[in-house]
Amino acid sequence: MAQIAETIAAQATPAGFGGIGVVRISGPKVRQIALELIGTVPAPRHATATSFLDPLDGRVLDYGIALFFPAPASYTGEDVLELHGHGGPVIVDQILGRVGALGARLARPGEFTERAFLNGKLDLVQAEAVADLIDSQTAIAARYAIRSLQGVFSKEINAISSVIAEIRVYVEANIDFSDEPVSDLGSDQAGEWLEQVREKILALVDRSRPGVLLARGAKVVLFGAPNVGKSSLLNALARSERAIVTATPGTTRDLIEVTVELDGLAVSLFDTAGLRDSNDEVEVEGVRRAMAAIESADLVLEVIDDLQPRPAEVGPGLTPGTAGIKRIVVFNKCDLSGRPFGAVRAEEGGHRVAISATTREGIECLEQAIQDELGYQTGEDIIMARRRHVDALQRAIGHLGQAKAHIISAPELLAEELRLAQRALGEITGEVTVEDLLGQIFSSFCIGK
Ligand SMILES: Nc1nc2c(ncn2[C@@H]2O[C@H](COP(=O)(O)OP(=O)(O)OP(=O)(O)O)[C@@H](O)[C@H]2O)c(=O)[nH]1
Ligand SMILES: [Mg+2]
Repeated sequence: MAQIAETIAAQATPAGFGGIGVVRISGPKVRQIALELIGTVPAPRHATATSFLDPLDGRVLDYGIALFFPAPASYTGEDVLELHGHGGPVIVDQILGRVGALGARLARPGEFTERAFLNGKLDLVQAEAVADLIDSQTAIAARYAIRSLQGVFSKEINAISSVIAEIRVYVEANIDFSDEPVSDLGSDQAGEWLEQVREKILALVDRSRPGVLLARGAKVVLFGAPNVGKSSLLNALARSERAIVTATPGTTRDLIEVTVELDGLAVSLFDTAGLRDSNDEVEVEGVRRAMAAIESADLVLEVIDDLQPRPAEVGPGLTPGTAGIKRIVVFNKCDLSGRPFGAVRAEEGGHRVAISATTREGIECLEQAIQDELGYQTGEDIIMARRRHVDALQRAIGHLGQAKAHIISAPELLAEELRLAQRALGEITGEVTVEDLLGQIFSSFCIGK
């Protein structure tokens, strides 16, 4: 690994006023900076109460705690110095300014963690989990992020990857020594191995999907004709009177966003202006915003007044680009219409739920339908994942499928597909796979034979 020459520094605590402000510095100049700023290199991993000095005139800038983590036993793997001073923006800026004058530059976002990855302290999944943990919107999201940070997901990926590596060892040995087979690669046996691995990855995909939602939250947009009870429903789901409700159609003009938690999933709910053709400038803009919100939604709730179930009222209608968006049809005001509350059987697929936004009947059923339609579920084995992880897992599945097709006829192609499958998994953890494979082949075979 090439030496990273630059020393970086940043404020580790949030901007603004607080009890403590932490400046973190990492890189080769850390010891020199410590000498200039506090007159000594503090004892490793000991909290040292000290003055932070202005290197120009020796004036005391602040008084606080210095923590020194010598390489490689630090977060980044480099020498790291933390200066815990008073948490005011002027003080923190002054210290950062002096640290900068002593040769450190401001760190880019995520650069400390990037260095931790480059120095092998974390793999890519763990590095991403650091960000997910900080960005968690619910306690459950934080819990799964911690598990990824502890390496739970990486371990599973690595376990599958090493099984593929073992299969490759056999396959490649059979190619290299084809006049003297090292092992009998029975096609049934190989097919079975590949199928087992494929199923393991498929299971990982299933467990990762809810994690992708968990990591970023979901956007759910309520839409429908004016006066059907969209704002009432938003309030019922939010359990607070967030949106104005009146008996006058056209009450809601702007988007109203409320974030609610459904079983640990952060759901941003958007109330929108009732969709109808109008000459009112404000209302036209409201409808335009509603359509834009619908287009970027993960799920839409189409609210219908069950006393006046006339879809034609939806006015401009959904634009063609919104056809693929997941949708739940909500029959509202069923306290008036008499329709039984809860799930409504539909001839074709898709959830339909009968509720009353005012009496709250059917709301729990709707909340469950929202989770189901989004594909969100909780469970001990859910994996905090990102889209790129799921994409890579699916590519690996594709390559394993291709590999199976080549078992008998084309061992070279089989080997190549296995290599690509393993590579896709390696992309998840950020590992370079080729070296590892060579190592495995040489360590498990006597090449001199
Ligand atoms: N009985 C009954 N009345 C409801 C229900 N939901 C909404 N209403 C009433 O219907 C009227 C319209 O409700 P809103 O929530 O403002 O409807 P909206 O769809 O947001 O209307 P716009 O913002 O104008 O598009 C109000 O008088 C509500 O009290 C319901 O479930 N039952
Ligand atoms: Mg409204």
